Amino acid sequence: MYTQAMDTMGKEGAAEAPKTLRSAEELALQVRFDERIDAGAFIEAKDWMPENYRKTLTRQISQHAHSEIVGMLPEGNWISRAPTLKRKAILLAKVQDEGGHGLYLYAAAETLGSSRDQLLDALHTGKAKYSSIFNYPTLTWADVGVIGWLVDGAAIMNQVPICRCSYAPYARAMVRICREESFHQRQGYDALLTMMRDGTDAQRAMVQDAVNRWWWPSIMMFGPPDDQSPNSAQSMRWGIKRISNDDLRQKFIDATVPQAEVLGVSLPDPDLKWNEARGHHDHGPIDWAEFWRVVGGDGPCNRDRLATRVRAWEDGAWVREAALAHARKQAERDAAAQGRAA
Ligand code: BYC
Repeated sequence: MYTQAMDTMGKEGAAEAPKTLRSAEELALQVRFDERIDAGAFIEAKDWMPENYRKTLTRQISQHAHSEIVGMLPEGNWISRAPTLKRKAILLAKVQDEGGHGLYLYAAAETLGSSRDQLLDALHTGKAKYSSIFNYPTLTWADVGVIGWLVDGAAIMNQVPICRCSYAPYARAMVRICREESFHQRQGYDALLTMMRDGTDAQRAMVQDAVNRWWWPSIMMFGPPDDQSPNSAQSMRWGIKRISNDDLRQKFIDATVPQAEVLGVSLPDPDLKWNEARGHHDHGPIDWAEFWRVVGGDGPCNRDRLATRVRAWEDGAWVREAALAHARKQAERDAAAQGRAA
């Protein structure tokens, strides 16, 4: 059995002063926690957990939630321009789903002790990250299809293993999210198939252009290579991450290549080829400098995305104030009614 109590190497651990003195009771709790993790048991919100486990989960779940609500923006742009009533209804439902995913995930993150206001403040002040992928623009209708096919496809690949995450509230939220993501992926692929099979040459070229622009950012979604991923080792030990960044990326590429063939598009990587010996596709070098630039705030749409979220928060202030005033009045009425009954 590994002892997480001894681990002061993780990023979150490094930020916190290493605790050398621990009470016997705390050590016993740590041992019990480690045993449960080793046994594959779920940890619930009320259970004791090491501070670094709590911090890692709060970071990952809240950033996941931020990604969902920022992820509404690139596609939301196209709701008013969807080509048919059917496509518009599907897109509306999808974007609403993403808002719902954000809500489940914020609720899961709140079970760890941070308030919704604190989590959102971290997004608005740029302290918390969200997925790099949403900092690219949606230039044409084909981008909406490609987001469904590639971005939601990558999201499912990454998120299905999180349904077995050791933290139960996160795992439970992910079960429903993954079901909905699978509809999102299918609708995107279906929209692209329609354009490729029944569309004009110009529409087919539009699909190819969108694939060319979204392919590399999509495979960057899985995060940095394993040997440059500071959080992976500890998150894998804690059962937060079940499959590594590189392994998930490889699974996604292997699954997507045949889908591209059926669609009739090429993927913009001249080095992409089947490697019989490995039983996987080899791929060309990923531009990690671009990834870190976008993660660091300097992608094509970072400033716009963040400004839109901040504006939405400010514009919604009156709704939050009204809801609080209503809750206050309700509580006063309830208290008065109880006083009369006593
Ligand atoms: N973008 O040590 P690593 C969706 C950061 S929602 C930005 O490997 P970890 C959808 C990482 O946070 C998609 N930052 O980290 C929604 C870390 O920095 P911090 C979102 C990234 O956490 C709407 C640093 O790089 N999915 O699909 O072990 C519409 C080092 O990385 C990215 C999730 O959030 C990135 N791509 O692994 C349509 C899934 N990658 O935090 C679709 C849940 C890495 O230490 N999250 N970074 O400052 C995860 O599975 C993991 O957090 C990650 C990263 C695999 C993303």
